[in-house]
Amino acid sequence: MIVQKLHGGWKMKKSGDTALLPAKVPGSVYNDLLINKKMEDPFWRDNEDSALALMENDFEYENTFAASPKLLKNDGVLLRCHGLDTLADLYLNGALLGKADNMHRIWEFDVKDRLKDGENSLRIVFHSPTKFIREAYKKIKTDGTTDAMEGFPQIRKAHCMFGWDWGPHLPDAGIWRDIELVGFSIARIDSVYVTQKHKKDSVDLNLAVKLDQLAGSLKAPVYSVTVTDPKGKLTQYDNSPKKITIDNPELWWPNGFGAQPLYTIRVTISNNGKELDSWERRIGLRTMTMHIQKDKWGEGFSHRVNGVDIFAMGADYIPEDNILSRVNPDRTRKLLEQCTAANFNVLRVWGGGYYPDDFFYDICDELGLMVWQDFMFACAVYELTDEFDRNIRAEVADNVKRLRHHASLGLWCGNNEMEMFVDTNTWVSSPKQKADYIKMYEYIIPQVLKEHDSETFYWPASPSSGGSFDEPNGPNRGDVHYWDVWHGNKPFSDYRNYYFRYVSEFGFQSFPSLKTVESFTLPEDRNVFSYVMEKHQRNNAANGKIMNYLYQTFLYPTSFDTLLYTSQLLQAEAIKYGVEHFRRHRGRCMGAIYWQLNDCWPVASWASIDYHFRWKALHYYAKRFFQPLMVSCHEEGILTQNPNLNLTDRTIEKSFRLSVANETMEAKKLSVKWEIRDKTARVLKEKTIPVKVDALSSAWLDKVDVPDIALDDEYLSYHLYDGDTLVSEGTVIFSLPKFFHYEDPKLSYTIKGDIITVKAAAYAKSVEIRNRNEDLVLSDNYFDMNAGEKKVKILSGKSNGIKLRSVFDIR
Ligand code: BMA
Repeated sequence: MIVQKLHGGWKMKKSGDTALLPAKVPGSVYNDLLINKKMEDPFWRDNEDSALALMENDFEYENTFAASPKLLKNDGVLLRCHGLDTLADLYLNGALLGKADNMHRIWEFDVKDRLKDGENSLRIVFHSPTKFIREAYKKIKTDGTTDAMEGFPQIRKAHCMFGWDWGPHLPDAGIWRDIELVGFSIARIDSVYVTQKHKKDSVDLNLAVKLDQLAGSLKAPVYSVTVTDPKGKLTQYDNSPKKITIDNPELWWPNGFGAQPLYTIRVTISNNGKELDSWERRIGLRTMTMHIQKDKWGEGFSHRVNGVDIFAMGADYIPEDNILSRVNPDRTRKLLEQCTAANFNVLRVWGGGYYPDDFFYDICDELGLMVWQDFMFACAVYELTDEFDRNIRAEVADNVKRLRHHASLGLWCGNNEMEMFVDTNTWVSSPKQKADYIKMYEYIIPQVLKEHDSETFYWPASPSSGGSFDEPNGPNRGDVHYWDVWHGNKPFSDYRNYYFRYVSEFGFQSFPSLKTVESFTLPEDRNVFSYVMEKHQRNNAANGKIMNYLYQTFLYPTSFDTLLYTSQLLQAEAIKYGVEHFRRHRGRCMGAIYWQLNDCWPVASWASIDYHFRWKALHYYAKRFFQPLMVSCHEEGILTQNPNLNLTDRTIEKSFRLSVANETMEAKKLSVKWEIRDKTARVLKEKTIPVKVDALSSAWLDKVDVPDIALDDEYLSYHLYDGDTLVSEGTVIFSLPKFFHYEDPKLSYTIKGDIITVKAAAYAKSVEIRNRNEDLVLSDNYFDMNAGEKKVKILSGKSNGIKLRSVFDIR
């Protein structure tokens, strides 16, 4: 098979304009207009509005090219478009070649009889997506979240491009993935499906090779297979084998449980000794499913990899940039490496974006990040017409065939939140829409999966208890989206009232750092209630919500910069409160995926890494609360009881109970040391306790009552040691940060090479190290200090103008 990429020489224009602009393909309208300086940065201040207005227009891309003579010689010649966003009419040499209407699909057009020797012209007209959804909504009323533009469910285009509660309304368009000519004779490989059967010391690979054979070809071609093992040793198998046995297999494991060895499988088809086509993928040898089993609480729900039940730790992933063409392998790798740096073993690809590129999964395979993969349906009802049915079947098949081999692919999931919403008739405007829900996620998608990926686990929705509107967000089965903290305004101590089986969403917002805020504001915008700051906050009234939670916890921060820092601590403390609780109940709970990992533009949001890749406090906290060996504390104090100052009886229980989580495959003998300290960090009382923690489990220590602790002047510190090595530590107060009498810790630092040594003269809570550009990634940050010194390593970025602060500085 011959492939001729059609990436050079493109020009574009707004329909109606005469002047053509040079265009980058793959790319997009916004990307080209930006490069050609025909539009302003849509992320700057409120430029989003004018950028959105542009999409009322149609845009045209055109190219002239010569098809290679070698390609033209083939019996089959196709134009293959890996991604067209979205409503496209394609013209080859002036004549209509075909139309496309789904950005999630791969489109192929037969051009054998239409390509000329010499020069050919290809023109693709992209119709306005905003006009389309407006008209479509008039015809069929399908509703969804009001954060996105009315009518968005009617077009198979990343929903969040029409806005979300963290995303702008920027429905870009264009040739967003590779476009190429493909030539083949006799046959090409349609697909190869490799399934695995694990035995004691070997793995059988079963191969199903499907060909796309041209009419009139008499003989079925033969194929050969090569397998290159992780060490690079290649073995060849001839005569069209249907089964290959790998002895002494090296198993693939999620991050934290073992290595990620990958085997490369290459299948080559030939006819009479002449190679026709080949196919190559990397696979990991592993079994991976969701383990569901009835137990005394309901039904357990956990990832089972190579027979081991794993506690899922990670976050929800959304598109990395609203301008999709700016997402590339380097950038994605950088983002995903920060996930494993924070001890993630899982990511959930949320269903309101798009199916990521192959490189996203390649990187997940390499890093050991299991992928919970939603199909791209979210927060909307859909009306299942024949046309829509056909379209989504093709979409599901395309993406399943593209992604099913990835070692990291943990499960397919029907949609985001729609079982729960349809169950309560949210956005449902007809009984048919309710029936269509069941058809789509419990009949059509499973049917397509049966044909193309019978191996990977399928879950009908997130959240779900297994389908059929049977308690979709029930706490005792399946996965849960828990939003009472944040959307429901409950204090974050509320997490402790639940023992979910697997939390696939829970979150808390914060502002990004000052440098990121500066990237979209003028100095006069830098007040969280300003027009521009509110434009970069897409959750209704949520800057006020941050302030509401803030008042419950911290003193009032009197500068803008301190407010940003405080909001990040609030977010980090909230999610820590949840995750540590969930891990303490390992076994009953088997997953904590917080909402959300990343941002698609600079914005106030639930992300732990902002659009400019700056780690918020939460990401450092995540690195600590997702550590395989982790000590945490269930304290009883003002926050967990009644923070209302005006009660006449303010007697509260003051106690703590420490717990050690061991998310490794070895039983551990560890020791826990705790101290009661005064606010200068002077030790008043201490204890060291040996603890044995079984592999893959959590163990409680005994409860300790501290009735005499001075609420606003004394605190608890605790540490976990593996031998002499300190592996995890923390502190708690029994009061609220706003009332605690923090002493000035007189923070200072010295720096030698890449090591920063921070000194504190007293207890310092959530010590932040930042440099002028706020672009350091450190081995630790936003940590507590019991006076003394702490050494931190610079992992990336250059130290320049380092500044330190802690909760003491929130005033
Ligand atoms: C969940 C997600 C998203 C949303 C987030 C924050 O419902 O599925 O749709 O952005 O919460 O509200």
